[in-house]
Amino acid sequence: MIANTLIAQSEFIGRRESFFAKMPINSLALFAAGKEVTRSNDTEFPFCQNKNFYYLTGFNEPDALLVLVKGNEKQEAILFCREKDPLQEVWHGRRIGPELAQTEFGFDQCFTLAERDALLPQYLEGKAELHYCHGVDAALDQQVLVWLSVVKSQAKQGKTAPTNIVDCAPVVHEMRLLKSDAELDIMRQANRISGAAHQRAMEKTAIGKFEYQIEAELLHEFARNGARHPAYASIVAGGDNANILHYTDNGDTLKDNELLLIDAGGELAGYAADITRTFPVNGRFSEEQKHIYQLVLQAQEVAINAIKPGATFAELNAAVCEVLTGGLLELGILSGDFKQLIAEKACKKYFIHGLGHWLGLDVHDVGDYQIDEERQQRRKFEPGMVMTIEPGLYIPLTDTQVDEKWRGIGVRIEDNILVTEQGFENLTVNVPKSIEEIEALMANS
Ligand SMILES: [Mn+2]
Repeated sequence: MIANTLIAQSEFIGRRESFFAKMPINSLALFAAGKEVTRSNDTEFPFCQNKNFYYLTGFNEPDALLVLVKGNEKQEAILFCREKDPLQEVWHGRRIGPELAQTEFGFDQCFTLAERDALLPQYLEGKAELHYCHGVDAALDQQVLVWLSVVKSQAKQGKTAPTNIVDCAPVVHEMRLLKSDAELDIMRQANRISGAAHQRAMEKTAIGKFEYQIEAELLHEFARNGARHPAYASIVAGGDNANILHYTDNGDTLKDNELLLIDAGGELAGYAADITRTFPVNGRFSEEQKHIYQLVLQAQEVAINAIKPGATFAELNAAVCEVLTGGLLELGILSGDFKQLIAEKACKKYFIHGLGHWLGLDVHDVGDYQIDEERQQRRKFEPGMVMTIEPGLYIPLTDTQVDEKWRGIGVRIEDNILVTEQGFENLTVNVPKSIEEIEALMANS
């Protein structure tokens, strides 16, 4: 397997065409690949490609550079990549090399990395604008300045360097926000794999096991289905640990009468799933746990059912806050006047994070939310956008303002939702979510 087999080469070429169409004539764009990151001494973390670079190339090797040159009449997509090197390849793995990269990935020209510093000033010379995602990679910023200074040093020979440097991240991010059919197929599959992992975690959960043992079940199910790596560090949080939003220590034992919150998703062909479920360690919800769980579930269902083209996160948030505030009032966790509590956003004391986020190549995916002065997300949903919907309620053990019976309960429920012409499609289809479904699954395992 050389090229990405889940998305056709023609789609990557089409994305570059779309980007070219948004470049002015006589400009140049750069997109740098990711780098290998040292974990310790001479060992590296698993490589993760830069997602903008991947989106435009499908090329999964480190250190490469995509150069898009738009002249008056013609445009060229040029890739610089690691050269073939038998010794390096015996030690560290196969490299595609410039020759195969050109034929397999549809670039107009390919060169080795060694040729980069000689050719980049030539491409930059005479261009009016340089487009690249600056401020992300300090070494690249530095390198760009060097290439520009080489051109400027030839001013006496009549050579000119671009005078405008434009951050092109927003252009690619807007493209990435609307998913293609091929991307959606991968995201459905990433969700099915991740859903199966959550099911397995529920089945394997038992009093006395360590959180990391359940994490291992998740990773096993991801990897054996082709999602070799998790999309982010899995959160496996028993009891009060659920009240730490990004808890990833996963080192405690699971206790009777406590809930277990799992926020985990696999990454398939670069695309993330992001699913959360909360369920009782012993397989049966207590009365208090049921009340909180049912309220979060109701809020999540209200939000999901409101998703359609033209709806906004701001509207969903308002609906969710109404549900949560009403419920917390009924349970006696909040007290006072409903309207006043809504105006004060009182439920945010227990619902301490956002309702959701875009999802795609990144777990917190790119794309503008169009946040206004009141921090409301006003962007209208469009078919092809994918988001998470993940309300939660968190009552830490240390919260002495509520009745003791509620303390130590943390619940979040998160699904991945695609906006469609008709409304929405829930991509998270195979993990129990209702109290009855969860208790039934756990009773049989
Ligand atoms: Mn999420």
